[in-house]
Amino acid sequence: MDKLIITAALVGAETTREHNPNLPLTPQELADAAYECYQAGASIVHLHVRDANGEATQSREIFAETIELIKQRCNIIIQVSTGGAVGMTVEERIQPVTLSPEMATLTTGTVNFGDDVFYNSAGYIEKIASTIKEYGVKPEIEVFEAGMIDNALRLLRNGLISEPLHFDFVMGVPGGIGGTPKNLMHLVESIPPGATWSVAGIGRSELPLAAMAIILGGHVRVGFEDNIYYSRGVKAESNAQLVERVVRLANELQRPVATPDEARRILGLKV
Ligand code: KMH
Ligand code: ZN
Repeated sequence: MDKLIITAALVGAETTREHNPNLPLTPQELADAAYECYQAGASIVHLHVRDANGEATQSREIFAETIELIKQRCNIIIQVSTGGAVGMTVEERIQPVTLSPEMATLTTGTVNFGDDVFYNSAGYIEKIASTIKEYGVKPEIEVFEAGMIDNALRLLRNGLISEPLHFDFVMGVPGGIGGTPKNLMHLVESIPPGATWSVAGIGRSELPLAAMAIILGGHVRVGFEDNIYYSRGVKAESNAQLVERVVRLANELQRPVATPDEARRILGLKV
């Protein structure tokens, strides 16, 4: 079994300081949070950024500033979001990919997202996938529904993405696949041999799905984008606190945690 890759999803597009006052927002706060997560054992940072008003943005400049600040502190793998926030155009969403980060997300289908719709038509998916390919970036395929795996395999057949594939199962979004053990088993069994996967459980499903991933040989994503609580009714103090708990669980279950360079080898990135 490979060592465990832990991804820290620091902020997302939806969480606000009303949800959790410890949410990092500025480039400096995001870089500090990324460094704390790296020190705690995370090897990937899943990155969204905010503008001066704290609103979600896909601004190339703000991504560039944030990435530079993170790189000054540590060698954590930087994975930019191409999901952005619901309602953004595909042109807005792909901006950070043009900075050639090591990784970028690629959601392979449309899904209801609370009261909104996270829109990913075939045209959007092809545009994002071809931009990711053009800039030599490794996609992480974001799966909010089982059919998104089939869509990703279609992209593989059409040459828009290439093996080894890496999936992230985002489970428990209201409108998407539920965060249950049975659903996770179905997703894991539906990806091709040789593919790697992580799970991002939303809200209260974060912890049990993380435990399952550690046991099953998958990888784990935690952070304020997905879950603002440490335990029932208790807000997390930081993203790093959530990473630290996954490291403790992995230690108890005797699954070693990957450094960023070890994660690069597992994912087929340049070391
Ligand atoms: N903010 C969500 C609508 C991604 O980062 O690629 C989409 C999202 C996915 O967060
Ligand atoms: Zn995201």
